[in-house]
Amino acid sequence: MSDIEDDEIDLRALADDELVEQMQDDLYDGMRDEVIEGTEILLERGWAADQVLTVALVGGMTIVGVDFRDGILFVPEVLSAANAMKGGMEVLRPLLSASDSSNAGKMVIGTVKGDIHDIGKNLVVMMMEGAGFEVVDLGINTPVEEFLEALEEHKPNILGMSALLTTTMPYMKVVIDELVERGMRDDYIVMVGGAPLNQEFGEAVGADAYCRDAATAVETAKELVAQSRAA
Ligand code: B1M
Repeated sequence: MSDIEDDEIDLRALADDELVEQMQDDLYDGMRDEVIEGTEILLERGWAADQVLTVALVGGMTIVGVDFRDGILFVPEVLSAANAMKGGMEVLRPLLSASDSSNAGKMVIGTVKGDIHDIGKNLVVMMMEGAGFEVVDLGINTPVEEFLEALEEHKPNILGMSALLTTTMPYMKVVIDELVERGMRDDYIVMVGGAPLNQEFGEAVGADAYCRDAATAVETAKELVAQSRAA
């Protein structure tokens, strides 16, 4: 047997906690195929999709984030980790998106101009679709004009914005101010999210809600759409 074969780990032979730890290592090392396999194994073992997502994938990406901050990892490594995480998310997507087909409402969402982080926003999209919302995803680096065009075209209940950088989060206010300027602000529920944001920031930019994670985004969206329909 070669050294490479000796080093290969049989993921199926690992207990759940060891497997999660191994998946987080694999995510850190950008090993997409292994992260996909680990995700499939946990699902086969009866884990819920959102549990796999939170514990194994988001948990792994949190470790990457700490080492990125501390200068231990650099952009290329973080990109490989992100790619591995997206592999796992693709396995989970149909499960997260299949739970409810009711017409809960419509959302236009994008990562704001200057910002190319999309993992968290993609999770929000998946979970919202899973809760029965129709979602128009504008992707990354979205300028105010594109948000406005999409609102005119799709007439959603909700405008969602994501930002992961302290330098790009103020752009949310640019978009909201433009809505006010055009007399369109009250036509939409505006929800914002992203790691550097908080409740206070959400209020300061004039959003209707700040959502700390994708699950909160779904709960908040349901609540606010119900309120606006009742009104
Ligand atoms: Co970037 N990056 N990055 N990065 N990156 C951070 C954000 C950073 C905190 C890392 C660090 O220093 N510790 C730091 C920002 C520091 C700051 O602003 N103060 C940083 C930096 C500095 C940068 C660059 C400037 C680095 C450089 O080039 N020197 C550069 C910027 C590029 C740009 O955008 N213009 C950059 C680049 C990158 C990569 C391209 C390498 C890659 C992105 C790949 C991709 O997204 N396709 C990347 C990554 C992966 C990260 C970290 C490691 C992970 C982000 C992530 O995906 N988290 C991140 C460190 C960290 O956050 N721990 C970091 C997992 C995700 C599930 O969580 O996105 O928070 P999150 O989403 C959550 C919630 O926030 C919420 O729900 C989600 C799910 O629960 N949520 C919403 C998010 N959006 C929402 C919208 C809603 C509702 C809820 O709307 C209604």
